[in-house]
Amino acid sequence: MEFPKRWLKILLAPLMFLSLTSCFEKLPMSTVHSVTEWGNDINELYLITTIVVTFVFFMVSIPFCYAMWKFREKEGDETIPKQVKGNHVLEILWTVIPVILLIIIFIPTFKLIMKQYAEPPEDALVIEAIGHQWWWEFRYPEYGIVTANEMYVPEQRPVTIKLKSADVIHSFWIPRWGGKVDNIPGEVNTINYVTPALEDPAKADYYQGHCVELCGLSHARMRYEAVVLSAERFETWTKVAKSPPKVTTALQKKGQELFMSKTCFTCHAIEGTAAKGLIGPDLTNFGDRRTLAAGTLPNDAEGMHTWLRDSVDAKPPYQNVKPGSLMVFGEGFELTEEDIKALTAYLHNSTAKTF
Ligand code: HEC
Ligand SMILES: [Cu+2]
Repeated sequence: MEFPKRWLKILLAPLMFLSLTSCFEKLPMSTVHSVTEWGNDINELYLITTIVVTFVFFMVSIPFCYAMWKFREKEGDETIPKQVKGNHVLEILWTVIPVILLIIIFIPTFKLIMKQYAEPPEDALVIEAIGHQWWWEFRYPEYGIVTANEMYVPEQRPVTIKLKSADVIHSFWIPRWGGKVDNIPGEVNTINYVTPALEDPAKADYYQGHCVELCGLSHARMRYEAVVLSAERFETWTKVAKSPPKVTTALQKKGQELFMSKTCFTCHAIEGTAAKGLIGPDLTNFGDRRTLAAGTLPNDAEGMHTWLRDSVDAKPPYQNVKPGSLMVFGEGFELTEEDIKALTAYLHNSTAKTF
């Protein structure tokens, strides 16, 4: 049977297209367009390895194809080719050449590993990144700030990220920053970067991150963003990030009361209030975030409505928005449309939003 080549081409085309576009276009999760030294170093190593393996590929496949053609069976030819057994020159060659090639790969690899695990400079900003099923917590011990799903950093500054886990193994990866290190329960792994420069100091640059260790039902919805700010704006952020959402309208006031009466406070913390829950994300700066539930929904009124409705009405672990989500309520728990509006008005009025 003839192999259906046309189908193979059709199947492979999207893959080739994707890999090509990721080479030429700055896709948000493309590893080839790195913006940090760590990322650039890895791509350089990748290039060296690619050159070596391409060389090996041709060294093996060209003589192989030539031999297949040269010694093919010919009509009426009964001669048996000369049998060769043991050839010192060949044996030495095919031992020495691979050893040299492996050394060529090993030296830069080893140098890079040593460089990445060198002690960070004294003034490095320390951030703890804690993986939870299925969201990210970011702590700034120096400033006493706790936030979630968005990691704020100043531009061009050494940062040391301490990776921890609250439950199972997760993995920290911002493709354009390079590196990918696991968050292992009971251990602390570190990853050191010098953060990228900003394109426009008056704005923030967002880099996509994703958990890359299959960690349960909603692993695919465990995203986060690294938000790069100018040094000055980052300083301002550290000053306002600990203030609770502002309560000015009657609706916001009602939202604040509901937050304390509708069990939200048992799982969520809000700085400067009696809410000290540790099970869900800290909501002090929730109004700042671009997305809700770790990149699952846009963080607007509609997103909040979808999230709260589904969390209250669906039977866990069969939620529609985020299956398995640990935001669950007891039997008979109710939130009216008015309650949702009030909670949204309160939580969205984050103080840090206005800096
Ligand atoms: C049983 C614990 C629990 C209770 C009670 C709870 N939450 Fe949650 N909440 C969570 C968890 C866990 C998450 C993270 C879900 C995820 O992303 O996987 C979450 C996520 C959220 C988010 C998204 C946060 C972000 O950073 O994207 C909001 C907003 C939220 N909850 C609001 C509320 C409100 C309002 C209430 C009260 C009506 C409430 N929660 C009650 C556990 C809880
Ligand atoms: Cu995870």
